[in-house]
Amino acid sequence: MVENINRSIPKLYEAFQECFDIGAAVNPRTIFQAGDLIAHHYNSLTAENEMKFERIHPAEDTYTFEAADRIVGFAREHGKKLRGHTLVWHNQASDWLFQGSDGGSVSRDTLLARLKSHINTVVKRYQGDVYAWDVVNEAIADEGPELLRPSKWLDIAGPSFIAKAFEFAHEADPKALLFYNESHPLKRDKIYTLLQSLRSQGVPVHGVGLQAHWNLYDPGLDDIRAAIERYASLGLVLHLTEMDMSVFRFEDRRVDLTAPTEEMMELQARRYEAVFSLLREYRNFIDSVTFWGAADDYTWLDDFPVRGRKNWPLLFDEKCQPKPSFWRVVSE
Ligand code: HXH
Repeated sequence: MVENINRSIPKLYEAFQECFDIGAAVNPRTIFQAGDLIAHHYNSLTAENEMKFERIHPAEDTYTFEAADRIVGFAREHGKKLRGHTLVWHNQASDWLFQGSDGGSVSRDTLLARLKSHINTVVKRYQGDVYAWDVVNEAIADEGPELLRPSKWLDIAGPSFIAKAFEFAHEADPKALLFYNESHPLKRDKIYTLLQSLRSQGVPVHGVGLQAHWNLYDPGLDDIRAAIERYASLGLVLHLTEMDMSVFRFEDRRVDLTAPTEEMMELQARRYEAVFSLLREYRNFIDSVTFWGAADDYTWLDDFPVRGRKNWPLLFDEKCQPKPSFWRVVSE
């Protein structure tokens, strides 16, 4: 169903014109069913899945650009900025990439050559459309003393796969802004260490993407503030790349809720208000804030961490109408 929207309400991105861009992750389904909403409220877009490795490069000699091209077309048609997501990630990476012709692991040289060719092809195709790339996504270990997450990238290529990815991307499009994108504010010290080390090696990294998959209760504003301060001290541009506010705590696996309670929506509105007033404070460091979805009719959280459990994490409801969260955020 294609939703009707009210064009007389304030545009979300206009409310933040003096601060930062306001983006949404989109996919072919959401640009179809919520295209008017997306065009009205957001001035920046990210392809939710369509530019990921396995989607765009499923076999060595096969690139599948159709879905990504459709999103680029929508952005052009409506004059929206585009962020590219993502060139190197341990998830949603094709198996062929790490396999040799004998079925065993590829050599380091082959993997890096494949990486270079992938990055060159994708970044050049969208040169002039995509102004910023999440070059490397979530490379830091979730826990323990190790800096980097165990992955095939790390196993085969060693830690320098990160620097190489940035170099290849910079070579392919010297004008694109290159980001390291990561999830949790509690990883801030490790993120700082990684970025410090990349910068000291002269690696072309221009910004940090802070994902911001948050919920009604966590993380605390103090942790968000501490993360922003830490990244800002690196002298890098900061983007909030994947914001949403789940109504469930991460550990909460209840599946009995068919609609959000009024209390939840009030709590969400207060959290969003507090978060955006914090972000406004740091507007000199933050250039872009992207929601990981446009409206509650579709969100990846409907399948994560519990498959098939509805969630309501965004500023617009399942019918693309503004929620209390929207009004609180635009009326600050
Ligand atoms: C993001 N990861 C990705 O960047 C984005 O591309 C995707 O569309 C959605 C979310 C968020 C994420 C990070 C770690 C993670 C899960 C999601 O790992 C966990 C897995 C199990 C339990 C806890 C975390």
